[in-house]
Amino acid sequence: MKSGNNVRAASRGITNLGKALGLSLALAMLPQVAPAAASPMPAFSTPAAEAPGAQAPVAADKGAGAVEAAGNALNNEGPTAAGGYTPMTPTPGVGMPVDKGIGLQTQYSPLGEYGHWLHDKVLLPIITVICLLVLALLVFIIVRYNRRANPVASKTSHNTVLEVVWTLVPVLILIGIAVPSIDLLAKQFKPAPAKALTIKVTGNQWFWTYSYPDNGEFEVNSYMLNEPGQPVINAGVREVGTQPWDGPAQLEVDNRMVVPAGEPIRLQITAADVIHSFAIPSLWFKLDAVPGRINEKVLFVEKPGVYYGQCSELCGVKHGYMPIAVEALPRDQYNAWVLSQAGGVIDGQKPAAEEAAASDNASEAVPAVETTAAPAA
Ligand SMILES: [Cu+2]
Repeated sequence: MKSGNNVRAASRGITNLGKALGLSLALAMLPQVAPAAASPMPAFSTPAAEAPGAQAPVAADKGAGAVEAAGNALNNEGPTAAGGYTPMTPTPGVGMPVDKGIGLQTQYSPLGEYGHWLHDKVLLPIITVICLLVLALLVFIIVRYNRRANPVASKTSHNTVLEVVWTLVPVLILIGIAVPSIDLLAKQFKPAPAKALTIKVTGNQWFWTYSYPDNGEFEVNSYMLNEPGQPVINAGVREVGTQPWDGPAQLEVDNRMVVPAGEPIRLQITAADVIHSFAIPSLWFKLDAVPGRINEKVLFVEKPGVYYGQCSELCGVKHGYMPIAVEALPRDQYNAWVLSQAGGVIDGQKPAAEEAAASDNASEAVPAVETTAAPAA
C-alpha cells in the first residue's frame, strides 16, 4: 500500500494542477457570470415571514423593501433575529455544472477527490487501453486471417504460455482496480464521529426540509426559485436573479442548507411522501431519501462555498424542480447563521443561557474531530 499511496499522492498533485486549469478555463468560459461574483455584498436584511402562497414582488424593483419581502417567502419560522448572516455569493464554476463540461465536477471533499482520482487516473485509462487493444486485435485478425489472405486455417488448439498470460493479466488488472475501489467503498460507509453535528434532510414533493436537531431543532424549507419569463413553479417564491447572491437558475433556492465547512457532518436522510434522492455531485454525495427509513452518511465540505445538487430519484411531476443548495460556512459564521434562525442554539451549548457567550465559545463547542477518510496524506 505504501507505494500505492505515493502513486496516489503524485496523482493528486497532477489532479490539483488539472483542477486549477479547469477552474480558470471554466472562469474564462463564463465571462457573463463573473461580474455577478464581483458585485459587493449587500447589507444584511431580515427576511420577513410571508403567508405561503402570496406572490412575491417581481424582479423589476430591487429596492431593499421588495428584496426583504421576497426573501424566505415560504420559510414559516417567522422573522429571524437580526445580524450576522448574508447568503454567500457562489463562485462561477465551483460546486455547479459548467458549460460543455464532461466528466465529474471538481470535488470539494476528501472522498470526492479520491473517487475523482480513481475514475480519471485508474478506470478511464484502463478502459481506454483495453478497448484499443481489443479493437487492434480484431482489425489485425480481420485483415490477416480472412479466407483470401489465409486459405488454410491453423489447427493449433492449445498454447499454455498464451493461456496463462491471458488469464493472469486480467486477474491482475481486476485486483489493481479492486484495491482502491473497495478502500473507497469502505471509507464511504465509515460512520460519523460521535460528536459530529447532525442535520436531518427530508425530501418532500417537491422541496427539501432541513432540520437542525443539535441547533435547537429549527427547520428550514428549501424551494427552487422561479425563473423570470417562465411558468411559476413555486407560488410565493421570488425569482432567481433578484438577489446579488443568486446562483444558476433551476439550481438556486430560497433557503439554502447551511452547514459548517471543514468538519464531518452526520446527514440523516428520509422522505415524507415518495422516494427522493439527495445528491450533490461536487461533494461526492448521493443517498436515497426513503419514507419511513433514515439513511445516514457523512458529509464533509473542505472549504466554504455554495454547492448545488438535485433530487436524483424520479419523484413526480416537479422532480426536476427540487434542487439542493448547500452553503458551507466557517464555524463562526455557521454559528451566527444558527443564531439568526428562530430558536437557533449553538450545538454543544445549553439553550438561551450562554447565547451571549456563543461566539467566544464557538471553537470549543465543537472539538476538532478527525476528518473522515482522506485518501492519502
Ligand atoms: Cu424528489
